[in-house]
Amino acid sequence: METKVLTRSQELIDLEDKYGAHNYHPLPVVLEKGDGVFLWDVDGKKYFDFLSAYSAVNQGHCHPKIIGALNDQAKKLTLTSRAFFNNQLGPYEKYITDYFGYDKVLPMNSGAEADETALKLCRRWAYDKKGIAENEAKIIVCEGNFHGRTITIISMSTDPDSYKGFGPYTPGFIQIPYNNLEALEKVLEDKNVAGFLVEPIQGEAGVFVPDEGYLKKAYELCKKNNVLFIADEVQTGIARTGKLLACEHEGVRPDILILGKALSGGVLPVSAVLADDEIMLVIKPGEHGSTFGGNPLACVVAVAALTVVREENLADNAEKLGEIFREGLRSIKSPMIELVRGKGLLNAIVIKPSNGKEAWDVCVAMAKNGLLAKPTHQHIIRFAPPLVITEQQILESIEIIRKSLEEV
Ligand code: IF1
Repeated sequence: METKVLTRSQELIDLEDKYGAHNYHPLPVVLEKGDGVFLWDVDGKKYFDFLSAYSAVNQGHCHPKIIGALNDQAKKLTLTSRAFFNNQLGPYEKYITDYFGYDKVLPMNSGAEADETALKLCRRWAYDKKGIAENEAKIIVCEGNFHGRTITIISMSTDPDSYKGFGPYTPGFIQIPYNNLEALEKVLEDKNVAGFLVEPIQGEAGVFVPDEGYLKKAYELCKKNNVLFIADEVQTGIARTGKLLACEHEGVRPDILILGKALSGGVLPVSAVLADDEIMLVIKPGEHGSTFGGNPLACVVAVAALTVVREENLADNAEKLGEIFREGLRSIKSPMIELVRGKGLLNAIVIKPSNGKEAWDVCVAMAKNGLLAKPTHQHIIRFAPPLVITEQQILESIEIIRKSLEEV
């Protein structure tokens, strides 16, 4: 795709370049409309969306049920702050805690805020319940993690793009290799360890699926050492990997569960932290919160978004079509495909650069052929369509990917 061909697109790209911070490097596609699994650019060209806003749009773009709920509530009440009660928060809290099986929920907005909330909860639990000395609590994180962009979260990162040049960093974290139980067992010997924060599948790292049994054993090791198992399911949760939560694949119930993205179906920034009373009630009034967290508009949207996931059996669809999708990708004979991996509809191919062509070039070719996906780490392409996709559409998509790889 040539960058200068489409004038309207180019105008809009130039505006972003001139007036926006340069903290992104998007594909040269300017989108203006979405419906289900499809997106349209400003010239009316239609695409399969295989990013789903990084798994935020699991329910499909502009799902009528979610947008309907949004519209109805937007006319009545949008925000009161938590200085007062509102008539949507309680019902939402009941709904989501029943849905995921926890005593309590703490509503926030972005995924990063929910991760920060979980870290604060874990530290306070360490002091109030576990008896760790003030300011001594440590939290274990994994190499290659991605939990967001705040200073504390980048302090846990091992990716220089994320952390370099933004110090000084927040102390109190121990980094261990992902998918390595010996390393976990070793650091758990430290009595000041309060929690283990982990992505059930590492998204940004390139859809890195750990060995079977890793999460279950990691959970058991945490239990043995009275350490909280904290799952960041911001990207893997809400049916993406073929179960409601990726942890369910191994029968693990996290002590603290972090959700975001698809909790609103990609309509609003809605995130949440779930835990039982023993943990959640360590935070007292005035010690944590946000202006927008738990606002009635977000509550109504989240209930609708979670209802859609259940009514449309999106977890089962992701499980079934994920198998078909990976099988299809593996059937593509291309020297550029090194590996296909993933779970449910969170998948990736690892690209072997050939004739100077990389993952980026494959994504540009796919866009030209009507399918949007984004490279991560230069040599990996993530494929994560909305979970409302049909088998026929999956097969069409595989053909577009095959054709694009051939062209490149
Ligand atoms: C961007 C990546 C995906 C996340 C997990 C928390 C957050 C994220 C597991 C923070 C966010 C995003 C952020 C987005 C790109 C995207 C991403 F490539 F950067 F890593 F999805 F894979 N936990 N992931 O994946 O949530 O505060 O953004 O709501 O452009 O930074 P947030």
